[in-house]
Amino acid sequence: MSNLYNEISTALQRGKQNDVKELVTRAIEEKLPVTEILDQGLLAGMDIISEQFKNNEVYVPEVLVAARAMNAGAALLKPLLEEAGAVSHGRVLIGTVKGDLHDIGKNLVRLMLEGKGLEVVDLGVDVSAEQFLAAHREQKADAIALSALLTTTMQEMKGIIDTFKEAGLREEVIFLVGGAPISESFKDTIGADIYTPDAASAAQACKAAILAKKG
Ligand code: B1M
Repeated sequence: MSNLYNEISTALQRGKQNDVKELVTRAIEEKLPVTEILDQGLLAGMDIISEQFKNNEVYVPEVLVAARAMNAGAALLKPLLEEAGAVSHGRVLIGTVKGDLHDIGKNLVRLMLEGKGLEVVDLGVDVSAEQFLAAHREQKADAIALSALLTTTMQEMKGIIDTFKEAGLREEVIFLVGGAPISESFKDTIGADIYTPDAASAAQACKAAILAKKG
């Protein structure tokens, strides 16, 4: 494994956003594989900080600066992931559900979807059912990707799907759900279409479902 990945991971854990950007830029210049920079550098660092947060070894401020460094590093990888698929195969609305401010996983899903040649409209975090519905009416999405990290906000996903049902628009879109507390059985309970545990498989499943639906 490249030493650079360790350096990226360490800088991310310390919340050193500028160092992360500099190291990721160097990794790109050295033509290291983009998925390795993401998995072995940025995500490896995020895994460590997540574990420390769970064990009360670090607190919200440390996690927040690490998260900002993660997002800054991932943004540099975006153009490289996009190069893989220049043609738009469909449009996806994405957002973290109402009451939930976690956006790292959602941003990764967005990057992967863009890497699969899908056009993504990112509604951000804390997005209500009404906002998803209004955005769909305006943008005519093929799929809607919902992320939730809290057990207290995951139920929002059902509310969003029900809002689309009430508007008579449920069948127009494919609903993808994911995030740490989400499971296959939860997906079935709320009537969503696709659950995947990670961003790469979400993008793969989303593209396949859109292409299948378009025939
Ligand atoms: Co929060 N937080 N947090 N937090 N935080 C968790 C989620 C928690 C599990 C930590 C813990 O161990 N106790 C816990 C939730 C407990 C629960 O609900 N059962 C928790 C809590 C309690 C809270 C607060 C309430 C803390 C407080 O204020 N006291 C608060 C809530 C704020 C709010 O949202 N209203 C809070 C705040 C924060 C920060 C702001 C400090 C920060 C978020 C910064 C940001 O996102 N910009 C933060 C973070 C970073 C975490 C942890 C440490 C890491 C989450 C993360 O980004 N992981 C997290 C602990 C953990 O998960 N182990 C924790 C890396 C990311 C790549 O993984 O998002 O899971 P993840 O995405 C994965 C998959 O889930 C999947 O793909 C990704 C991998 O490829 N995926 C999808 C995600 N979305 C998908 C969608 C898909 C498909 C796959 O299809 C559409």
